[in-house]
Amino acid sequence: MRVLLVYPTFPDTYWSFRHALKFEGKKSAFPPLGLLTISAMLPGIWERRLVDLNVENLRTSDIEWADIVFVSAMIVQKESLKEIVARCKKLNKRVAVGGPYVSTSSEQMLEADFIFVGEAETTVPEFIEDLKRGVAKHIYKAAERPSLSSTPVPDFGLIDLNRYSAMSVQYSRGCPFQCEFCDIIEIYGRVPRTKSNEQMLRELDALRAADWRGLVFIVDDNFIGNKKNVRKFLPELIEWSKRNEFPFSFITEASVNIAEDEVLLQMMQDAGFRRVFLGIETPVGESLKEAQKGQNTRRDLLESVRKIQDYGMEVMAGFIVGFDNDPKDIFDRQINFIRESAIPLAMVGLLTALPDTQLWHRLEREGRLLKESSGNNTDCTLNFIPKMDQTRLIEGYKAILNNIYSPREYYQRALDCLSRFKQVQVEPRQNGVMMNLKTFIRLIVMLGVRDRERLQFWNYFLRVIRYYPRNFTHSLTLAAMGFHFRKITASYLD
Ligand code: B12
Ligand code: SF4
Repeated sequence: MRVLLVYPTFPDTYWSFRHALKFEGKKSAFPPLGLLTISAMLPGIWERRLVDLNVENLRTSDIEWADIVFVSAMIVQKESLKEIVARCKKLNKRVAVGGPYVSTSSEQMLEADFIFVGEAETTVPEFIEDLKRGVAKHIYKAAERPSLSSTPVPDFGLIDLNRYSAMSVQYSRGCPFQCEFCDIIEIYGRVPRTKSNEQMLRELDALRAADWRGLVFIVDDNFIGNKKNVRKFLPELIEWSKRNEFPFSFITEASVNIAEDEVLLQMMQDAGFRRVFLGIETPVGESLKEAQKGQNTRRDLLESVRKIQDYGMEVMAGFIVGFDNDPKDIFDRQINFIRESAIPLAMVGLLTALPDTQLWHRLEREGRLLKESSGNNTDCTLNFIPKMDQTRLIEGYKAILNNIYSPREYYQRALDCLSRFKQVQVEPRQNGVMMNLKTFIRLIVMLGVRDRERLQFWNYFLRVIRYYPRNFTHSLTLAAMGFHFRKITASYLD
């Protein structure tokens, strides 16, 4: 059996990081972990190839080579997914589809031969047996959310690691909270399930053996969703990192209540965590209540961000405008909060109703749902009728983007962020500037010579050298990211 695994293209958004990746000479930020995991579930004698359209083209000969094609996608990839399925069907190939988009919108993908709804740890083995017996079904839906104990080490050997800026591993799935707009809890559930410590360390060993050095994204919905297990995992991760001379630094996503657990923060710092993504959403208490985000109303959000930064971890965060309870001055309040929190990578989006979420069902009941979302909550479109005047909301949203990613605001936030790190961690070797001389030169040429905003860059650069020399590498990463945000903002505001 020859299996072709295909990952559709992402649109160019804040999350593509494309303009920042160019400095590093990378094609994509992260590999398609879902497909790498699925591949590892297939019988060892099956041949496999993977084509990630974000790093290479899909050739007709690739499809012709295969007996079956596996495709995975998020909503933002749906157009590309549909094109891939159509190309494969035209060549008479059988196609299996799965992943978050298919899990929430399976009725949109009926042209595929095999549809996988939800996680695949139990359904893929069942499918393989059915296929062998010639009785494979059209739709596979797991009866319950699987334990992660059977999740194999992803097939990292299928990709060229050098094309990616970071590698991904997953420790847990699911989140105990119940935010109204969130589809994580619909897809992966509210009981966070984790892998065992041994499983995780095996995955890290595999990355190390594949010669990966540098950033690893622990792609959990909420890394501290199961705090009890994470407290047992971190000491082993620290030991592993020490034993292996800190080959990786980590980034992850977590809920804001992480800030109240200093023991955990200390362990994360010791293990080499560099950045934590938080869902802050809004500084407005009424809107947080509407979003059922009680975990954010129970604490001072600015204090929480500062606490995490105290432990040398950069905070990156998601913000949303468009809640029913957003006051008229929401746009200024978001801008002020982002400035005061010193969060350089502030991902501000418009509220979006994703399929099958609580928000989706409420808006449907209220007759306010307009269409399926594009999945990209930064494209200045709405898929529901907001309470605030629509034009005002979109104009206000654009005003936020225009402000927070302007060079002056952005570089200042980056400096404020660096000023809050009390300690600096050891850089993994691949991230060292000398090792990445080419990246450094490209950055200086682009931001310090060619860019219209070069004076702002040099001002930033000199202040970093003077006040935060130990955070030099981190400061350059932030400068590259700022450039990306600025470019994307310009394309939205055109
Ligand atoms: C890492 C990540 C990213 C990375 C991209 C990584 C990459 N290259 O794939 C980054 C940070 C860039 C990213 C960006 C975005 N992301 Co994202 N991301 C994730 C995250 C946290 C982990 C993905 C992952 O690796 N999972 C681990 C694998 C093992 O899980 P899995 O993919 O679900 O695979 C399992 C099953 O689904 C199934 N399966 C998957 N594919 C297939 C295929 C077949 C054939 C079969 C049989 C089975 C199968 O088998 C696997 C094992 O059970 C998920 C959340 C999550 N828990 O998955 C969100 C998530 C996928 N992202 C999401 C979103 C919305 C986005 C953005 C649009 C954000 C935004 N608001 O703009 C952007 C889009 C990018 C862009 N340029 O526009 C949503 C998708 C919602 C949806 N219904 O489609 C998710 C679910 C999170 C959320 N609710 O917010 N993301
Ligand atoms: S904390 Fe994050 S992952 Fe958890 S329910 Fe809320 S939005 Fe979803």
